[in-house]
Amino acid sequence: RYDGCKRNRGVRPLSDCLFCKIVEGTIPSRKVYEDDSVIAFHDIQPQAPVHLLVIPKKHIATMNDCEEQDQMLLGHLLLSAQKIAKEAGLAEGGYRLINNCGRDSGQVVFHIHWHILGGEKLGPLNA
Ligand code: DGP
Repeated sequence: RYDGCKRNRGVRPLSDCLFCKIVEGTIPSRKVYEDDSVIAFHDIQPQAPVHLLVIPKKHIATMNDCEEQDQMLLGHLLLSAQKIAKEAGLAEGGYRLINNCGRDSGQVVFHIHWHILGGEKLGPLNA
C-alpha cells in the first residue's frame, strides 16, 4: 500500500514555484483530480482537445531530481494518470503522456509534471 502521501505532506512548497502555488490553491486551476500526493488540472494553453497536467504535490524540479525515495510516488502518479485519462474519456482512443525534462525538452515550469494529451489523432511526437 502506498504511504508516500504521509511523507510528502511534510515537504515544504517552494515559495516561487507556480505549481506549488496551484497545489496550495493560491493560484486557481481547473482541477480534475486530487489525492494526498497528486493533483491534476487543465493546462492553461491546451495543445489538444484534452490537455491535462498531472503533478506530485511534493516539489521536485525535474525528472533528473527524482530520487530512490520517490519511487512509490512516481508509480502512484503514473497509475493516477491512467485513471485521470480514463475519467477524461481517453481510454479507448488513447492518449500521450509526456514529461519534459530540462532545457532541450522545452520544460518551462520546474515542478515535475506529466502532460496528458488526447481527444484527437495526435501529430508526430517531435513536430
Ligand atoms: P512544460 O513545457 O512541460 O514545462 O509545460 C508547462 C505547461 O504548464 C504548459 O503547457 C503551460 C502550463 N501552464 C503554465 N502556466 C500555467 C498556469 O498558471 N496554469 C495552468 N493550468 N497551466 C499552466
